[in-house]
Amino acid sequence: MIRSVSRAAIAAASIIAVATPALAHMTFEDTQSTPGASFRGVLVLPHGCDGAPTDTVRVNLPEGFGDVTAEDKDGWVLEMPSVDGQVAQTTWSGGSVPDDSHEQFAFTGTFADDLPETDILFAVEQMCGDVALGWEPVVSLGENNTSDHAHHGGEAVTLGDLELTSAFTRATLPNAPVGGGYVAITNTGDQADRLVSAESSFSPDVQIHEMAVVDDVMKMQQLPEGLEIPAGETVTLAPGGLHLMFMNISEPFVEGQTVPVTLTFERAGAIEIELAVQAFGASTTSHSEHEGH
Ligand SMILES: [Cu+2]
Repeated sequence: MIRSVSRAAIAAASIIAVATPALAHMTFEDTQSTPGASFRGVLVLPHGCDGAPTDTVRVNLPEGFGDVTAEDKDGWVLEMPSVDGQVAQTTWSGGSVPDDSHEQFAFTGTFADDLPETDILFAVEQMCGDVALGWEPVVSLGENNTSDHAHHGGEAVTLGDLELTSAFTRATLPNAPVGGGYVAITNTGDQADRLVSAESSFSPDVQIHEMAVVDDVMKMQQLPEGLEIPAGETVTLAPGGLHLMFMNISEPFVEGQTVPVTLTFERAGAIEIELAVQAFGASTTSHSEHEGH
């Protein structure tokens, strides 16, 4: 019942182009925690939906995040539906946040002891009337684990002077309108190259994003000029940092499958690679080695 409401909202979202030049993302104020620890998630709305005020904010809580309470807001109705005895979502609805205002929505819970020290992803839906935007703010349960393993695992693919390794993505929730894409790109040549665009059959619009602090809030934004790969260096796209963003995905990313993406570089040309779909919330490619469904 809960799911069908979400799907209807996302269906409406899929006909809206979300491609603004500086797309701010919704992220948590604090993005670090540990297994077994309590965590207060503070979401700051980056903006409304194309000028329309926000009237609903829904957080889909990941497995292993329990004892959830959410903070009431004046003028908003708070709902916390449970599935199998665990709060599955917190939804604030019925209020109105103008496009340019940075209102906060907060909840608290505890991460289970047995969660791996990886990034945990919360799928957030922001709705403005019949338009919905999807966000995937992440909490890291390990120390700097987003890049430690980025150079390990996965087969290397070579294109001219470029070597691509650790290409992966993560499973998406059935109602998530966006997916991420990650790969490490090493330039073994003596001239800089530039990732200028990405295309995939899974999305009408694959963007290149970076993380940046804007007005003291960590946000993601599109790099309209692409991403430079300096000579002799490795640029790593990884959760919590630089990434490809698949907007309005046509179908969910399913663990164990692959998502094709064609990367076009200014000098080296274009190449199609396969992103291995890792578990929901996975932070590296290394999980594939001991999982065989
Ligand atoms: Cu992004």
